[in-house]
Amino acid sequence: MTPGAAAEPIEIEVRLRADGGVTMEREVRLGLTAKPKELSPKYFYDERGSQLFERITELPEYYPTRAERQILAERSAEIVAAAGEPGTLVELGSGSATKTRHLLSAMSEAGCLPTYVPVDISEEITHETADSLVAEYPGLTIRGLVCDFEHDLERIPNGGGRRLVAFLGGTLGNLYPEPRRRFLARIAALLEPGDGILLGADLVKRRSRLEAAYNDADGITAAFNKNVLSVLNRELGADFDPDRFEHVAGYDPEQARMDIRLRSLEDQTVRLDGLDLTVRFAAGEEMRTEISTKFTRERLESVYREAGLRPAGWFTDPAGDYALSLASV
Ligand code: SAH
Ligand code: AVI
Repeated sequence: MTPGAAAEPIEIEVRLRADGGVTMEREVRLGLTAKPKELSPKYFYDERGSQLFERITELPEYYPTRAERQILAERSAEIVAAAGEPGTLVELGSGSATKTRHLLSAMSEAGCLPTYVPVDISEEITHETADSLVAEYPGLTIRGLVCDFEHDLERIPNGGGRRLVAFLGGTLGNLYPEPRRRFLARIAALLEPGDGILLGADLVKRRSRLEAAYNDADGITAAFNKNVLSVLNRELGADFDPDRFEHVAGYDPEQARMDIRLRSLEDQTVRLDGLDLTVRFAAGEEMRTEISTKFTRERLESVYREAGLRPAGWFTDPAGDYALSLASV
C-alpha cells in the first residue's frame, strides 16, 4: 500500500485454484471409485448451490436457521460480552452472513466494530456478502478468504485484537468425526488465550422432524443435492443426468446424523472427460453426498475437549432445537 493511502474496505484473497484444481480432481476420482461411492458436500456450493441453500434456510421444514437466528437476535450482546468484545470476527463457511449481522451489530454497539473475515469456498456469495456488509456497516473492514477451509485454515488473515471464530449454521456437522477433530484442533492451535470460537450445532431430536427438514415438500433440498452433479458436469466435463438420480435423506440414530445420498434410478454409465474416467452405477445404487450430524451438549463438549478446547458458554433457542456454544483454549 502507498504510504498515507487509506486501506481498502474490502480485500478478498481467492485461493480456489491455488492447487490448479488438482484437489477436486483427486477427491472426486477417489469418491467415485470408492465402494460405496461418495462426494464431498463442499462441491454443492457453486453460485446456484449457494442460492439453493439460501432457499432451504427459508423452508418451513428447515428449522435450524430460524432457531440460530432467534438465539443470535436475542443474545448477541451477551455472546459478544462473554467472548471479551473481540476486535476481529472470523466466520468459517460465511455464505450470505445473514445471521452474522446480529453479531456485527452487537459488536458495533459495544464499540468494537470488528474487522470481519469471511471464509468460504463460494466466490460469488463471498463478494456479494462483503459488498452488502460494507454498505450496511460504515467503517467495517473486510479481509476475506475464498478457499477450502480444511486446506487453507492457516492462511486466514489476522485482523486486530481478540479474535472470535464463528462457525455457524451447523456446518461442523457436515464433517466426519476424525476430520472434525483435526479441524477443531487446528482452529485451537490458531487461537491465542482470550480468543474464542462460537459454534452453531443442530441438536438431536425426533426423527420425523429431522427427516422432514431434509425432505421438504417443494423439493428444494433435492435440487440442492442434485446440484453437485451439475457442478461435476461443468468442472470435470462429466455427463451426469440429474433426472436419472433421486434424492434420499434418512436419519441414522446410531451415528446421530442425517445421511444424504443420490440414488441411481437405473443402470447407467457416466463419463467424466476431465478425469478420463467412466463410472458405472447400478439401478438403486446410492452415493453419499453429505452427512449432517446432530449433537447433544455432552457430545459437543467431549468433541471440544478432544480438540483441546474448553467449553465456555451455551445458548439455545426456547424450544431447545439448536445451540450456539462458546469455547476457548
Ligand atoms: N453460515 C451460513 C451458510 C451455511 S451453508 C449459514 O449459517 O446460513 C455452508 C457454507 O459453508 C456455504 O456457504 C459453503 O460455501 C461453505 N463451505 C462448505 N464447505 C466448505 C469448505 N470446505 N471450505 C470453505 N467453505 C465451505
Ligand atoms: C450447511 N449445512 C449445515 C446444512 C445441513 O443442514 O447440514 C446443509 C444442508 N443440506 C441439506 N439441507 C441443508
